[in-house]
Amino acid sequence: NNKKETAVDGKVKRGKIDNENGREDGNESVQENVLSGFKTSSVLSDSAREKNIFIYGKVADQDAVVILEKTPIREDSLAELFSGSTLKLEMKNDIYSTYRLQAPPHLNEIKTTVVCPATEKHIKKYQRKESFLVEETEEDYKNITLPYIQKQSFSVQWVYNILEKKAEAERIVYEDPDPDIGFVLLPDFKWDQKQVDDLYLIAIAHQRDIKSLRDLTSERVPLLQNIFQKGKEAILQRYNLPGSKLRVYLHYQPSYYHLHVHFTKLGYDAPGCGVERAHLIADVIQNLQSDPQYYKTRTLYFPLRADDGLLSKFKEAGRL
Ligand code: GTA
Repeated sequence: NNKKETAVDGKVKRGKIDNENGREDGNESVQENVLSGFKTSSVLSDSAREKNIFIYGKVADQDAVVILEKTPIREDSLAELFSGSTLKLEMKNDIYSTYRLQAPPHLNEIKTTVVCPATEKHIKKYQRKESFLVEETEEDYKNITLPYIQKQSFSVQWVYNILEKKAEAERIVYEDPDPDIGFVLLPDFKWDQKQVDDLYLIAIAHQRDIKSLRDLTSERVPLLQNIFQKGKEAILQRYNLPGSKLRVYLHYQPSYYHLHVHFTKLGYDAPGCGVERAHLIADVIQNLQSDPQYYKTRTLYFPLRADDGLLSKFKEAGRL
């Protein structure tokens, strides 16, 4: 039972995470409901199993993507859930019965992510579409991928805001300010930080000239080692989770072309942790140590969605 491994230093108890001030949600504030006038245009995707829905619509004439996601039930909320809820019987048969439990509102929250104004690329990104595996040689990267990402990639303004402390400064878990090997470690916005079972943090390099795995050479090994080592130490200290419980990796292709590393809990099936997209940082370091140009020269494989502009470029070049 992985809930037990979190019993520790007062910050993490029975899988529940408390903030420094002893309250959960310490940094949250009640905001004006920006979604009150939201008009749904279409459902981009949904999953009954994952209990989430990705919606495209308008907020005051601006395109927006809203992601709604039911959050895990925490062990520490059970007593209140049982005592403070209303229970409505659905059916009873012999020893079997099912109910609709209506929980107090604070135990029945929906994690909500808003992208507004959303670009067409955001709308496509969240739409469920068939994918195709692409084979990218060194030449393909230079002739097809690089020119495409130079023109077409998502803005990394949110990344610069984090590095410059203009946004999410209070969420930073650890920072090494060194301009060459330093980074900022903070919760990924997919993680609600309520339980370590689905722990997800990202480490963002201070270096701004590394777009992705393809730009890494052995010169960057000290940066990668620093992120790997200090990131693990910070997570052990804050969440009491040892390195042996972490999956630490880079995406290729990433969505955002500024070097960042994903730290997720082993056993949590994070989106994008499959072998076709995730490259373990430990492997990346070793590959660069044995061949300084490894990621410049290797053929790399990755999935692209049917409506991805980069896929069309590979098709036009006769590479698919
Ligand atoms: N702290 O502002 C941010 C922020 N943004 C804009 C992105 N991230 C942020 N973190 C903070 N603040 O893990 C995070 C992303 C991601 C990482 C970038 O930065 O959550 P990447 O460049 O490799 O991009 O990593 P990636 O993995 O494609 O992006 P993302 O968004 O994780 O998308 C992968 C798939 O995950 C999506 O196609 C979708 O199916 C799923 N997904 C995305 N967002 C959610 C969500 N909120 N809830 C559930 N599923 C989601």
